[in-house]
Amino acid sequence: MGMGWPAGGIIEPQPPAVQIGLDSGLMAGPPVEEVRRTLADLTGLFSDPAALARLPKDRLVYRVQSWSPVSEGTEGGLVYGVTVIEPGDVGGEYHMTKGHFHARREAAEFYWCYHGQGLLLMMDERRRCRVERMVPGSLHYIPGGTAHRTVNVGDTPLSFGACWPTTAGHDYAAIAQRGFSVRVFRTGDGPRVAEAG
Ligand code: PAN
Ligand code: ZN
Repeated sequence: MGMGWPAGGIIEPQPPAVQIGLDSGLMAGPPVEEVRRTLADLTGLFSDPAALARLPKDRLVYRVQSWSPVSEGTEGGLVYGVTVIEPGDVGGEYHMTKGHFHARREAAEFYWCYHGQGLLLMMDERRRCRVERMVPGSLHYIPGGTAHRTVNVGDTPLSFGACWPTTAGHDYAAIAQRGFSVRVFRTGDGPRVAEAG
């Protein structure tokens, strides 16, 4: 036995710090933090400002629950989070996340879908985009150097888990300035992914 471990006897198993609802993906437990993004927080995200102006600013678009077991920047650590994007659109453009590169460009991330129907947009620094379908049980690897945004293209909440390095950091500036090179719109035939330039 190493230092700090009992030399013998009975070890009492401890309850986990966090529980995940396997259908909703929602987390419960003392270390869980939550951030909410309403339309008021997402100015400039959607392509139709007039449509945005007609909608209530307090409309919830998505929330992110997370657990950071070690403080941000700790080498070797991991963060776990779940994002829930409400169904809906702004002028026909589906609800989506802001999207970001990791500040440390080499930091990769896993996403996996618990519930709903989504699209994962992945864009490299040359603005080349790939798009993967998200369905319950789908697993997605986002390589380093790749901006990522998720879009809820269904009529129920889209919920997905994510795991990323504690040292990754979030760089929103490049996306806030130029957006992604594709946008996703609702049509009678389902979602259409259109080049945005
Ligand atoms: C996710 C995202 C989450 C919300 O946890 O942060 O889906 O998207 P934005 O951060 O772009 O608003 C993740 O990719 N973490 O690294
Ligand atoms: Zn990320």
